[in-house]
Amino acid sequence: MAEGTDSEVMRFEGLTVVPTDQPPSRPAHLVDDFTPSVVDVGTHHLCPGCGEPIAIRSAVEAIEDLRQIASTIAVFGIGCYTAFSNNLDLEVLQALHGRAPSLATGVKRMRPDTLVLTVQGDGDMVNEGLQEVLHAAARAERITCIMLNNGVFGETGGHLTATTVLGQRTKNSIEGRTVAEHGYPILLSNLIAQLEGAAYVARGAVNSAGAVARTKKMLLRAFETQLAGRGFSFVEILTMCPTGWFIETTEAPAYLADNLGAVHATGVLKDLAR
Ligand SMILES: Cc1ncc(C[n+]2csc(CCOP(=O)(O)OP(=O)(O)O)c2C)c(N)n1
Ligand code: SF4
Ligand SMILES: [Mg+2]
Repeated sequence: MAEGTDSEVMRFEGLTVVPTDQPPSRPAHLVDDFTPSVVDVGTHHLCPGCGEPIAIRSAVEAIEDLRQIASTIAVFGIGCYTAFSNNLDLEVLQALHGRAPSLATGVKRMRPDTLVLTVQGDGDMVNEGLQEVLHAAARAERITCIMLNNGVFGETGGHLTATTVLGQRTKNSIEGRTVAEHGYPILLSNLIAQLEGAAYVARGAVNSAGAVARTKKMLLRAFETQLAGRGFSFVEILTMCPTGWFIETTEAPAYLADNLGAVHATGVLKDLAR
């Protein structure tokens, strides 16, 4: 019987029974901390319920698992996630809007022994710099590009992007995105998977514990692809943006599944090594 819990824990037919109709005398306590040492989760400037810190932490966990922290250089685009780079004890370069894949190309060519990744949003990557990522993929650059896709320009107030799904309300599509007014969304992972230079392409999400675990596996695989020199690797991650979606924080995971996730289907789209 655990110390300090004598009054609460009972034995019944050989089993330990913990009553749940009253608060425990001792609060839950941390038994282990799995946070990568280079991530400072103390305070950050993103909204409660934002999916971007979870996605970035998953990437850092994967880099740590591969023992590549000291030889990693990340290139960040411009969006809400940019502020989170201040919480990382990683080498981070700041690119102009949409240009991260070109900057990452230069870094990788000059420092081929480093693990080079970009972190960009859907607005940054698909609206403002689409040609950059397509050309990097076509050139089979040995870099990993990560797109955090929340279907809005989050930082500037929740406006429509090229990945916003039909019917989605945004600040400038209040009645929902329509084909007549805004055209169809671009499914970037599907587009990149068609390019010969792309060796690994996957789309994950962070709206449930299972989705986070699957996304981390994708990130691991993408980085392994780069380290093995197989070519360009790409992971798109669907992230919650309750503020830019104008919904309650608690509704965001289900909203992601019903809206973005219903169109931008998750899964591995391409793995040349398999
Ligand atoms: C050339 C240029 N255009 C517009 C902006 C304004 N701007 C800053 S962040 C941002 C939104 C980025 O959206 P996204 O990449 O989807 O990231 P999110 O904020 O959603 O995480 C925009 C439009 C800018 N900084 N520079
Ligand atoms: S506006 Fe959206 S993407 Fe930006 S920090 Fe808030 S929840 Fe995250
Ligand atoms: Mg966005």
